[in-house]
Amino acid sequence: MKKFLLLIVLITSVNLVFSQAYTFTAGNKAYSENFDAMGTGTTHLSGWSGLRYAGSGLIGEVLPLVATDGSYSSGSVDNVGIAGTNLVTDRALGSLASGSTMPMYGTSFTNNTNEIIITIAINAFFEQWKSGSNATVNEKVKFEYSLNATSLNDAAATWVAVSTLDLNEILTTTTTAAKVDGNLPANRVAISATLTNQPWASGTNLWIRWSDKDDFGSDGIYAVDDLTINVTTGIPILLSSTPQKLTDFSYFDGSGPSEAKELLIGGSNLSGNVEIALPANYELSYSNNPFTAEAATLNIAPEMGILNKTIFARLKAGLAVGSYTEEVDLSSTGANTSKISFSGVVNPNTAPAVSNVSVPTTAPTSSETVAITASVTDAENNLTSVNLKWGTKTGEYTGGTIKMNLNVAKIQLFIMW
Ligand SMILES: [Ca+2]
Ligand SMILES: [Ca+2]
Ligand SMILES: [Ca+2]
Ligand SMILES: [Ca+2]
Repeated sequence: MKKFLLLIVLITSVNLVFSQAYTFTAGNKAYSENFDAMGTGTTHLSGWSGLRYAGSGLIGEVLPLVATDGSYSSGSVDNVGIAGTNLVTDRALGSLASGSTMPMYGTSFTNNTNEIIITIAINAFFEQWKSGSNATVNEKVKFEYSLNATSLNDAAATWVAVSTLDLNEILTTTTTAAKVDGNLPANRVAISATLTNQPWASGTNLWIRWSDKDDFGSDGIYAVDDLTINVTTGIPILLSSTPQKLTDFSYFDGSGPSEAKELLIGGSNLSGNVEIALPANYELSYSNNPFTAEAATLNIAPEMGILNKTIFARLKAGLAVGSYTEEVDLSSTGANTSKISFSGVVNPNTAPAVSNVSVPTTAPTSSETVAITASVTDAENNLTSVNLKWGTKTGEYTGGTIKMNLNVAKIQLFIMW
């Protein structure tokens, strides 16, 4: 009986994590939500959820809705509406951030179209429902989406910010925190974004979320209403570099260039050449033997829309001691431009370091053979442990032991490796 109860709990929690607001199918590629079904209740619409992502309160705690006309003043995810410009039945979903509760809310959608969704057009209205008390900082509630998240606050997922879907404070000059009618035309503005070339695979989920940070003073309430999402399917134009970040280029001052590293440029469904801008402090070459630095933007033609091309990069010779990090564009007609980043360092010249020298602690009583050991590190030549040869003159290196003459109080040793 106990096992049976436990099973029920597990199923319930899995359903909570994976429930969706909507499933796009071949026959229906449009979603719309006016949030009015929230009524004046405290329950999120199916698939929607809210939580505390930051603040002094318990991080990750699920936040039910707070129904308010905009006068609520604690950190919360809010169900807002007022009998004003529109009836109180016109609801919107928003949030209020505080030091203890920085809220996040959102939902997920499933692609069941049996095709790749390549275009995601998101439209909504942003409504301000409460003014903030600080006229210096303009508040912003940040929008992000993810195609690999498994939950609203999945820290391991890739979240992409889309600034045109941010909720940017409208009443920026107010200094009193007070309710306002978010349905007044002056307090509401259309927001939109069209995400193109998305490889949103069938059978997988899109997550969207807005997160609201605490700003100085009493924060305003910012909400979303009349959200629509329309998708189209097709074949995305894809462009990639593997890896995306080339790191650990290095050489010692005066000994450059660095060794070259490989970069695989891939693309599919391409309709034009692929261009890679030239970095300032790195050289790019189509071959590594010999490495022939290109003098202008790389311009590579795909074959039948496909590209799989290895190129090589290295840190330029003659640079001053220091770190070199930069990014360049990888682009092609119709594809989303992506970045390739390079980082490396020119190290200062370093003298070899001799350490752990071991010599007899008592003077020999007669001419005898004594053992001397030492270790040398030579960072410039990338040596960490070296076999030593010893001698009392340069050019005469006899090995790991040396014969000392009793009459010599002090000898100078020369070492080589
Ligand atoms: Ca509404
Ligand atoms: Ca509204
Ligand atoms: Ca805020
Ligand atoms: Ca605040």
